[in-house]
Amino acid sequence: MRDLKRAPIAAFIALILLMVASPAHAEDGYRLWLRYERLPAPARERYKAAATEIVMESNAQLAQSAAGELQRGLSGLLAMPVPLRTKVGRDGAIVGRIQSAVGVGSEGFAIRTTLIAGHRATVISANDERGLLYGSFALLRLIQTHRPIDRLAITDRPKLELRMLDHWDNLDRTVERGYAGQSLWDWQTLPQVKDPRYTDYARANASIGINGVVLNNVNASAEILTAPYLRKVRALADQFRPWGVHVYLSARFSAPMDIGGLKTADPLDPAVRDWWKAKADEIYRLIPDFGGFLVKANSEGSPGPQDYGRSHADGANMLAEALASHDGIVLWRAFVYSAAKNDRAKQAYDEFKPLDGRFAGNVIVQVKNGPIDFQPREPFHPLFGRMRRTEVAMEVQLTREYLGQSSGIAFLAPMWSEVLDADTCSPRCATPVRATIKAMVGVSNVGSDRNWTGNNFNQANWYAFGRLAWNPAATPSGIAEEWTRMTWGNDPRLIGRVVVIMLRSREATVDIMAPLGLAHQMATDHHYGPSPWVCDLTQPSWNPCYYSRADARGIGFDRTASGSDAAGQYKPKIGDCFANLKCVPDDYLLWFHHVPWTYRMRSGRSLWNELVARYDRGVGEVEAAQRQWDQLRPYVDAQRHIAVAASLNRQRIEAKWWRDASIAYWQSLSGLPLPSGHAPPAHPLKWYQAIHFDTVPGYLAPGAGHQFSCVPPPGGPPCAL
Ligand code: BDP
Repeated sequence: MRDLKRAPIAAFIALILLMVASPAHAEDGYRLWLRYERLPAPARERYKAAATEIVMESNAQLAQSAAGELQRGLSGLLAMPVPLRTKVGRDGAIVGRIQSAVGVGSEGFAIRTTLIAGHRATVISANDERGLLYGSFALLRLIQTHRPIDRLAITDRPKLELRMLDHWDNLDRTVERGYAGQSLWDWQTLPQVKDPRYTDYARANASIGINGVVLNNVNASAEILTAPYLRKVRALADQFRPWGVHVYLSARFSAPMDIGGLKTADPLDPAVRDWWKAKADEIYRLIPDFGGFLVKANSEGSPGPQDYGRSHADGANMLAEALASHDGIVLWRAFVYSAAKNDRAKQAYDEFKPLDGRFAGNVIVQVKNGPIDFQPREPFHPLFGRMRRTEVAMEVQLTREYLGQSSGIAFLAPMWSEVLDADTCSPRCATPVRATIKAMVGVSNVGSDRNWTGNNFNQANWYAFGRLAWNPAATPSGIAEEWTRMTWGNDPRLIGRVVVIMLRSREATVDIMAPLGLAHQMATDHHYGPSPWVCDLTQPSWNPCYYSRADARGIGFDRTASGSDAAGQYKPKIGDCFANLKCVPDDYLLWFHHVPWTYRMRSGRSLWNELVARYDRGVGEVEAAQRQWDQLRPYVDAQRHIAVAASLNRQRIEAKWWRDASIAYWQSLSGLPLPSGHAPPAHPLKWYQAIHFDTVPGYLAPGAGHQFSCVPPPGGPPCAL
């Protein structure tokens, strides 16, 4: 009897314990940096008085999205309802207002603490609705990161006009170089099924100022341009529009032949030009704010104007003409190289520099951050600063194809900033790359995984990309701290550690895979794991040995005047330094120079010993990150803590694999003993050379997914509904 009486009390206590022990909802990473978790009590009290109601004075669509987001964010952070009102009625209103806001241009905003009808208010003002949207996210960010908001006088505006994600997504939902599940776009069920996730995706982009999205792979299927697919594209565009995200498509240059029934895709052929005009008109009838086309042409086997003896400018300008009357733009990629020519690092410059000034006004030439291909470290691309009469975009890769793919942590803001801050000396010194570009484009790392990016820390690269595209001078440490606060929490014991792990992670990845200016030492095709020994591929520049040029005497690619003279493509102040052993930074040594294994480094070590030390430093960094992360267990929810710990463990195993395989191979050439204190590889070289993976996420056998897959018979059923 007594026991029975006690039962409800025991059950009550058990319930309370359960509630305390488990978070209110699973932390699976879905909410990204927009978690809007309830603030701790003291902070909540501070903000409550300054966020009592929301008054959005504009009815424009983006302004209404902003109001909804403010309400969602504030209600979550402050754990109280924050009502929407039509006019200020009390102290603490947050007001959105379109009015001429000086100095913020289009898309920018001002946030000011002021008095309205005798009430204290925070006014977000902008010249346009887009500015209100970005200003609202900025205000939420201040609260999310525990910054004071009671005396605000902020103005901000994006430094670059176009801030865009490129999805390398195929129509069969595979993602080229995707490590986060399938493509988000479910082409099969579009346009009927409008997944709410499409909205969350657009919201996330809006929160960091991303204003354009290319939906499909640069290795494009022309099928995306058929009427049934355009209706699907429209459905996505409709869902993105309230968040200010414009839709773009990758266009296959041979589309007039693939789906248009023409015999040629020659850009100077009138029928081809008419076909593209009609196609553009058709798209704009469906999607009036369509952004334009992204084109990979005459690159890695894709069709292009050179198939007809025409130039890149001829091809780009034809598409530009078709889009011009609709205010659309063409992003034309400069990622070109061929087997026949000499140094791959020189080819884009050689092809595009002579075309400077020949592109139409609505063409942007899209240049990768470095002259080869998204390697862990490359010097900046020599085209930056040298296309003085052409608009240029910088393309970076968020998905870590060459930086560890899905494992562990590699925060890429330091890498992108390194390039953005690099002095081009063009036209004069103190002209950083960031001052020479009009746009930033990021190859997306987003997929259907619940946490969007396959690994919680890869979200940081999405975030950092948006923040840097908004302000290319922003600091990686500032971005890392902001993201950490919003994503993991504001506890100072947590922030410091996470930020340090993040900031060191990219350099660690360089050490592990490609120290001292090495590049492209990854396994063939899928690029997962080390294969520095590969030397038998038909296209010379797909071989790791092409980049290392390693033999018994030494290692490195001579890009000075005695070699390929790629250094000569930079302005003399820069190129002369790269070409001079006394001036070139250690980080670019083997990129520009072939040196003996015994070459004396600035550290006093021989090159061989330095190389070994760098590999070991990289492995040590991952181990250190693991230890730091373990100590963060008390401050992080269990679900995400376990997930990150597992991913870091995988990164450590892979780092060791990279280190051992690389050292084993280089040692087979150099014949030198390992410096003391550095362990020999765990296995003989042959063991590493025998490792082989048939299936790795993100890599498709040639042709799969890219190609046009359905030719609609004349008058027959279409390929998609
Ligand atoms: C390379 C990728 C390849 C892309 C290519 C590109 O391995 O999948 O198609 O870049 O940018 O790095 O077009």
